[in-house]
Amino acid sequence: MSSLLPPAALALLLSASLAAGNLLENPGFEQNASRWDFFVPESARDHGNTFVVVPVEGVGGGAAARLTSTVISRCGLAQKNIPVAGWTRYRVTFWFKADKGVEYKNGPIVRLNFRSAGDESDTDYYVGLGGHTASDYKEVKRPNWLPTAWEKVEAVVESPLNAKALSLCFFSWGMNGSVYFDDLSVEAVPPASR
Ligand SMILES: [Ca+2]
Repeated sequence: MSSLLPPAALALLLSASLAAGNLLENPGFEQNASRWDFFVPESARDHGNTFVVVPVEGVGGGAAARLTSTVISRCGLAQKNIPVAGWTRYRVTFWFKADKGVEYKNGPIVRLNFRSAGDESDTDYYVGLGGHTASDYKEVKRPNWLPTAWEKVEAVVESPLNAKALSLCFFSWGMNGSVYFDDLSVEAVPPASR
C-alpha cells in the first residue's frame, strides 16, 4: 500500500510551500517547544527567566508560549538563519497577551535581523505593540498598557538589497511577570500587493 506522491508532485508541493506562507516552523507551539531557541542575554542570566508551552491558553484554545521573569528583564524566542530574498517585503505577525499587573519598561518586541551577503553589515528592525517599527529598540513606542486578552500585532519590513538570511527573536523586553505569545509568522508579501 502506498499513498506517497510521485517525486515530481512532491517537489511541486515543497516549492509551493517554500514560496508562500509562513517561514517559521512550529509557529503556534502545537509541537511544544520544537524549533524554538530560548534566548536569555548574558545580563539577564540570574533573573529567573523561564519559557514553557502552556497547552490551553493559546489563540483559539491551543498551545501558547509563556515567558516569565521575576524582575524587569529581557528574554525571547528565536528562530535563526531563515533563507530570505533581498529587497523584498516581509510581514511579521504575532499574538500577545500579558497577565494582569505585569510591570514593564518596554513591552513585547520582535527583533528581525537580516544578514547580507558579502561585506554588508546586518540590518535590524524592532516591532512592538501596535506594529510600531524602529531601527533601535529604544525608539519603539512604549505601550500605554499591556493587553490581557490576545492582541494581534503585525508590521511589514523590507529586506536589504543583499539580504540572504533572517533571524527573529520574539522578546519579552523589559518586563516582570508572565506574558504569552502565539501564532507567530513571517511571510513574504507578494509583489502584486505592493
Ligand atoms: Ca497555538
